[in-house]
Amino acid sequence: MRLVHTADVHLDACFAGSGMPPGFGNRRRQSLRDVFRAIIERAGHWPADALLIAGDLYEQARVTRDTIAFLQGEFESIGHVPVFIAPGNHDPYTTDAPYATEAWPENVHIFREPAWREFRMDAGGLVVHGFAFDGPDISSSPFGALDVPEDGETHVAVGHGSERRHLPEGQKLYNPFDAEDAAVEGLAYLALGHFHDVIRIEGDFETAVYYSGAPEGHSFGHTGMRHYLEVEIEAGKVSVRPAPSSRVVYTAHAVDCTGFTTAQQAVDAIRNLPNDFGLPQIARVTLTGQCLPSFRGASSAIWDAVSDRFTYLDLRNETLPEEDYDALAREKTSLGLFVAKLNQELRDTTDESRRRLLERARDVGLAAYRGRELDIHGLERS
Ligand SMILES: [Mn+2]
Repeated sequence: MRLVHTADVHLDACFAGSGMPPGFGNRRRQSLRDVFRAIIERAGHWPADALLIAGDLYEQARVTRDTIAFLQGEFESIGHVPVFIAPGNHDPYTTDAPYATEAWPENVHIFREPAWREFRMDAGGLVVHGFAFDGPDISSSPFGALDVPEDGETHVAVGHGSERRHLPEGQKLYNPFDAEDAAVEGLAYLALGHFHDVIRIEGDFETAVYYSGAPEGHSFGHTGMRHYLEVEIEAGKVSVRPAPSSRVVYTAHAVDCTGFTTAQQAVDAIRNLPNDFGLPQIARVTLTGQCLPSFRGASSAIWDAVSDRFTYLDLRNETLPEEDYDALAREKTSLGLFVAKLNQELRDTTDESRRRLLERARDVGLAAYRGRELDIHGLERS
């Protein structure tokens, strides 16, 4: 018995964020479709006996008619593979949801209620149990209430929710449950959705319990390769293989610029960053360390020099000045007064662009006091 398990594709997700270039969101949304299509093709060719989608396939608040037509076509292209969808908090089964109002190909089985229902496949002895979110939050949790009969069939289940012990930091608790209650006797495999990493949940039970994670990254919260799962069940033995699926990877890097005397060294360091996945990267590069003011002002020039190597580059300059500004502020000189005033304004501001402007003003003013030349590279956008 072969299963493909995915979840949390979040088709039509919003990728708006400060500094994102025009077209970024459209390219990311296309990437989600491309990844989903590759999963469909794998399920069709392998072939899988069933494709399990454990919720958040699309985002109902934003899903377009075009995306629904795309999904209908993709499912139709694998008419020989039964598809089981357990709607989640972003794609709940409501009366006005596309799941309810649209015509879906015959091989697509969508769970409709917040209670366990089962589909028995005529051939192959597979029984798929599932449930649906009936709103952005589920009205009642069916976890713990699944009854698996001893009928010699292979029983698997699919659903969306938060396993309490594995809740990632900062993630909202939707439909919380404990794996011990969900992994009932006789259930071979439990396909979960909601958490965006591949997670195997172990405990005092026989069921193989897995989150497939999202098959494509959505943010810097999920760096590195993403996956879907290929599951094989043979004589009660379950083996699970995470299949790499990302088209574009989010990556995060830190470059320590301490001792750099020129921005060229930062450019070289960024050019030499490893590309562990051999894929286009949406990279966050954070410059750290203590640096000269001339270097610290060069971040937009650095961005311009290297950004074409990335699908998108989020360059963060967190370098600290080599000067000791607190000591300077204590000097009883006009320079001391100047630095003290800017230090105070920096402490008072919460606005990031104003903070950069004030830091730059402090660097420029200090250079002027010292008769030191200051390169104006990058000033135009600081
Ligand atoms: Mn979710």
